[in-house]
Amino acid sequence: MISFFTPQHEGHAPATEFLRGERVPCFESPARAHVVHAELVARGHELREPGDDCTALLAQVHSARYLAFLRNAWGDWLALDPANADVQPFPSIWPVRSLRSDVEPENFVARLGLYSMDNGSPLVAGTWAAAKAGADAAASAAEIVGAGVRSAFCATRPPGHHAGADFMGGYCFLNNAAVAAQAFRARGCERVAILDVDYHHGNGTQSIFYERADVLFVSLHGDPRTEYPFFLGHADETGAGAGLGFNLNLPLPAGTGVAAWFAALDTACARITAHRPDALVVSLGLDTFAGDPISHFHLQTADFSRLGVQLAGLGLPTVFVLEGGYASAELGVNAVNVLDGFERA
Ligand code: Q9C
Ligand code: ZN
Repeated sequence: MISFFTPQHEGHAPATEFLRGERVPCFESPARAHVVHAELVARGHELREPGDDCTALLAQVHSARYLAFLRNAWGDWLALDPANADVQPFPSIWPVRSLRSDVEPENFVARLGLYSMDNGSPLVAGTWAAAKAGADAAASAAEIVGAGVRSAFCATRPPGHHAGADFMGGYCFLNNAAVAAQAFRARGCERVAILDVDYHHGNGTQSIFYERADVLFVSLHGDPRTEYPFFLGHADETGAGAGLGFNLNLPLPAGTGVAAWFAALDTACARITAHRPDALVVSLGLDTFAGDPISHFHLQTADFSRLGVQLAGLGLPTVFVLEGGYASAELGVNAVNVLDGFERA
């Protein structure tokens, strides 16, 4: 499968994140892209650098003020103190209910909170360039698939599905799946479906398309009653306004086994088929793997081939974008199993 890859991801390599109040090494690391890249090469997939610029699409997916903040964030942080070059900024205050989010503060950490859903998305010097290159890959993948190539994969990081129109979160900064969907719309696809199979609910993608009927969002994920992102992803979220009926959440309890997961995938695929989309975007998180260090489903390596086969059965032009998956040793094999299953089906 033609796979888009960019070395820019190397620049997004934060040292630590917070886990239960303590600093721990980041789960979302450059090693993830290295193992996926190596497995793609080993199994004969064609690698390309993105050729399209996603700037116009980004403006349709994210707010202008969030994009301006993210693009300038590292420079603003350094302007406060050159010694900040070696310091990772984290938000510590958020405009929750009753606080105002319409007035942008001047204080950098306050602005970081305004544009973040959590303290779990560490920002470094190369974050903007890495995220932008990943979104360029999503635009490029949709471009070639829209032009007639059956499928393409974005082997990029950081991931994107937790990033909303005006916030980062969950290791995500720019919503690559939303960029791909918007790219399909821009080049004439009337209806698009996004299937999110990451362990965590794709709250950012859902919220971006929640009031739209043209882009169906379907997600299988750990029940937010107990699993991140906690505050979105429930079954009663079905869309709003023109988008009512075009959002399907299939939350599954932590610990759900393989048979129940694939049964939910059947439900997801039936809804996608009923939408009669012109193209499909798959938010391909591999953190459903049994060995994932931060997730609680039980898929085995061979199950990812089965996932690819089942997705091929939809018969749709398909763009895969890499989301989560933190068992680095197996991430490459699991990801490429999906692609090979899809291509062999
Ligand atoms: N740092 C994706 O899989 N982890 N994101 C909470 C606090 C949040 C996962 C621990 C997990 C986000 C794309
Ligand atoms: Zn995830």
